[in-house]
Amino acid sequence: MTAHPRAPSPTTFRAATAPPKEMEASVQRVIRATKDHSKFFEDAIPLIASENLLSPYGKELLISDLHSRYAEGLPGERYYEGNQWVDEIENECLSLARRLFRCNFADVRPISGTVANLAVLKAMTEPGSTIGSCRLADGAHISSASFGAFGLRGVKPVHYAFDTARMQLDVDATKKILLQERPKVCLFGLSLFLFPFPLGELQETLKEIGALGWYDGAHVLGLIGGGQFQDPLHEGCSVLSASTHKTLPGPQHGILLGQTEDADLVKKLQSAAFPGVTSNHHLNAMAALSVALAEHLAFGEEYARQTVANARALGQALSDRGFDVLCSDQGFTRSHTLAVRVEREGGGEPCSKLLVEAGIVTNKNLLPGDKSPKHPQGVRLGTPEVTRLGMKEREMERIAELFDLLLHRGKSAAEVREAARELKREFRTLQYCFGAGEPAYKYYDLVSRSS
Ligand code: DSN
Repeated sequence: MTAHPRAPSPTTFRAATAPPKEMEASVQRVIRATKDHSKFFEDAIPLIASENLLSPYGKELLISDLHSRYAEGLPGERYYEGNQWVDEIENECLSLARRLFRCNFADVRPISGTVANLAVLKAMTEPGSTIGSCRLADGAHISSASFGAFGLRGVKPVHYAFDTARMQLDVDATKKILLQERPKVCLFGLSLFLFPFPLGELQETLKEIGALGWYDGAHVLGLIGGGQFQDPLHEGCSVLSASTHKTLPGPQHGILLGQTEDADLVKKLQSAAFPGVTSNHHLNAMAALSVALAEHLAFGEEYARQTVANARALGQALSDRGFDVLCSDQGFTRSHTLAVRVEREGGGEPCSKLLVEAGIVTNKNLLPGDKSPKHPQGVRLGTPEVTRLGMKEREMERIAELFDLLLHRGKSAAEVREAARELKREFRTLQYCFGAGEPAYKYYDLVSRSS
């Protein structure tokens, strides 16, 4: 038989067995990079709006034996043996989720926010359906792009009208679009999420066209749980999908929540979660999520309030120093996120690169009106992680001062990095959780040889 021209030769197979020493060196390189990464973040001012820190109990559960196990299906209806404690954990997680979000349906099997969105798309739409959503240029998540989850499901977006000056839907124009296009599902949610959606004002229109409301609350989940943002499941949305590691300081995972009496919709969502878009649902992450939900029930209100207060204070402090922070006439934000136009300072990419050199971690961000998606004129800032570390309004002033020194007053990245490190030295432990005061960036040396 002729070999396939691309089949690996026997020599390639032999070469795959590499000497243990060489491979151990490879492992050590990964460990070293992980430690360097942790050290960098320990010294840095972390301002990525979508990132947060897991609590000590959460971390411990992530590296537990749960990580090695499978459990498909729902509690009591598994496809594997040995799942009795997993069932207990999942039931606890579901009940905490329903309690925190004051709703009657939860599913904690999606393994990320995008996977949760795929589950909703599978449950609530058909290929070819039209679906109301925001444009990427207005701050929507890549799930709603044709090259993202929308494209995978083959749904066609009907874009809302967005008032870029207010970073908010234009309600009247959006109503007209909805009445004309009549999508059966309307998605609300953003990755540049500054203000609550006017869900109440759109309620009548959604009813009139028979559309289901779907809210992607990934960014604001912890603010919703902490009662500091709109409560979409009680403002007319049937389903909320989210990731669980942004303003909710949980593990990287996903969640579906609902307030609905529609048993058919619940069944569709559950079967979309499994077997639709997941097989195993990362049981270690689910256990860590239970901790995050319980901690949020205990500390979430205070944490969410401070997160928003910090974002507004940072917006004001930056604006006082001459930065063009969007929506100054509306107090900059009602969430954890700020959008800063840094055109005068050189643009989104040069600024975010200089900032990270100075130990301040942000991301470049497309802003409405940007001429080229390749050259965004904004940086997005977020306060979830600095708040988690115990920073308050006065530290937001200090952070704004670092921005000013670096981007307006010609201080070198090295000088600012030293000042950032000084500030961070005071804020390296976890707050708003059980076991508060534990080091936030600790690397666990489980194998003593790995140091
Ligand atoms: N990529 C995330 C963000 O930074 O907003 C959302 O998934």
